[in-house]
Amino acid sequence: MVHLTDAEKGLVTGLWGKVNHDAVGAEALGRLLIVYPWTQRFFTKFGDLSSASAVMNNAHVKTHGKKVINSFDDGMKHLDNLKGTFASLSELHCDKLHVDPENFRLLGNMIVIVMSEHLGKEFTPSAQAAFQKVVAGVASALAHKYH
Ligand code: HEG
Repeated sequence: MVHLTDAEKGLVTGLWGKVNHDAVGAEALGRLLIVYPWTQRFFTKFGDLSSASAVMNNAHVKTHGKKVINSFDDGMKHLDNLKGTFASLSELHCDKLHVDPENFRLLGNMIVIVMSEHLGKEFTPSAQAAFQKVVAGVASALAHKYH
């Protein structure tokens, strides 16, 4: 169970409001596919993922990254109820998509890295600490219905 103080919630939602969500989603998913290439096995229908630039320019990666980050944004609006917010998506990723939940943690770290890149010095160590709690909370909520 991840707990954020009111100060941490203010910090993360404030910084989240300053970044371009769609860009963060696309870049984070792209980095996941490049840094951990075995994650590409879930996205064979995306076409050319043969190099880092192919991945980062792939239109399907961009579209899917936006979809994922839209859903993540929903979590940002329900920080007190991540398990409820992601319950049905957890079932979908387990039962239909067969995504190993470790991948949620890997993607969470990519989201943090991309946030850091977009925010520069504003992404202070305290902000990172708070944000890491959020991505850990989302990952554990998405893993909650696994059996
Ligand atoms: Mg998942 C579909 C959200 C991580 C693999 N993911 C989806 C969908 C959403 C979503 C909203 C569309 C569901 C639908 O069509 O009803 N995904 C989501 C979140 C996160 C995440 C919020 C983590 C923050 N997903 C994730 C990871 C992988 C993955 C790490 C694999 C490495 N997702 C995956 C696949 C699909 C979705 C294979 C189906 C894609 C498709 O067929 O279009």
